[in-house]
Amino acid sequence: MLIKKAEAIRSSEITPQSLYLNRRKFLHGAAITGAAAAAGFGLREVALPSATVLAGNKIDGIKKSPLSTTETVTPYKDVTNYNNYYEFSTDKEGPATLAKNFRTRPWKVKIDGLVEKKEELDIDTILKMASPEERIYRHRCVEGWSIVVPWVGFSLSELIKRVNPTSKAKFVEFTTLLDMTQMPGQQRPVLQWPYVEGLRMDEAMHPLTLLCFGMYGEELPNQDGAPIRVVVPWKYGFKSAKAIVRIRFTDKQPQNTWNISAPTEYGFYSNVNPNVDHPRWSQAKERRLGEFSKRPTLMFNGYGDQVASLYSGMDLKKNF
Ligand SMILES: Nc1nc2c(c(=O)[nH]1)N[C@H]1C(S)=C(S)[C@@H](COP(=O)(O)O)O[C@H]1N2
Ligand SMILES: [Mo]
Repeated sequence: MLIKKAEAIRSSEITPQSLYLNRRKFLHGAAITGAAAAAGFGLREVALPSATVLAGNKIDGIKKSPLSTTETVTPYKDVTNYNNYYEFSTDKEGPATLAKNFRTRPWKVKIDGLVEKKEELDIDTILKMASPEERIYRHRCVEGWSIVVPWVGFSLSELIKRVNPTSKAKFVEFTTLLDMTQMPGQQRPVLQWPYVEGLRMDEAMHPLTLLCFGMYGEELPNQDGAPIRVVVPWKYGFKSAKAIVRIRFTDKQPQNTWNISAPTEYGFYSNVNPNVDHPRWSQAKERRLGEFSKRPTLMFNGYGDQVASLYSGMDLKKNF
């Protein structure tokens, strides 16, 4: 109960920006109060988890983006302890611990397919391609929960322009690392590994589509997709692949992992759409992590003004 109380006070009395600036101070207090109250722990035992929460490397020179929502940012501890990352665990609480020692350096991203020059780029080269921006986006999981996250990165279009795909390239495919020694979830056939996702070229080039390497002013925590992931805010979360090692340009629609796994439940487009139910549940509402009551889900997750034109003339019930 104390956790909820701390969050309620925070969302009503502190603006997202001041929350952001005071994050360390606030989280420390909230983590200790909340965890101690919930489990009856003494302060000494809960000091460790809160130190983990505070780990991370600050990213310098972040510019604020006009593309940000002004909605209340979800607390860092919720965003980093409730993750979908099947390479580590199918439990949402699992990845925070199981990804702790995941190695994100050295890290290379292979660029291939229909591109002028196939190459392998070092992660630190990619990070220097453009200046980092903070983009506060809504994120809606297909399972019915949502978060508001201050991601850090730059438009994927910056990288795409730099690597120069050929005119035949119609889609971009993203592949996550395959390494079952580091990713214990890959020892089980819960999905086809490695995790693959894809976007149509115009979706990938859209200014909202973020190549993301940080959140809350710091490098991405491993459980959120370090060292690099994409974030596509008008689509269900599974379109945003984590820990990317390969970006391939192609003329055919990529076969995305969730579509392979359950084609009647997860399409290629996966635009957030309150009017198209998941076969097993409604998509009309969502629960923001840390809140009690549900809120209506918005068409294209609220990004319709920016992205609806990409789909004009398409039947979004067929192309779900
Ligand atoms: N490689 C990989 N990427 C992934 C997933 C995954 O299991 N593996 N889960 C997806 C799903 S279903 C969601 S909702 C988001 C969650 O991102 P977050 O944990 O940073 O909130 O990551 C997406 N990217
Ligand atoms: Mo998701």
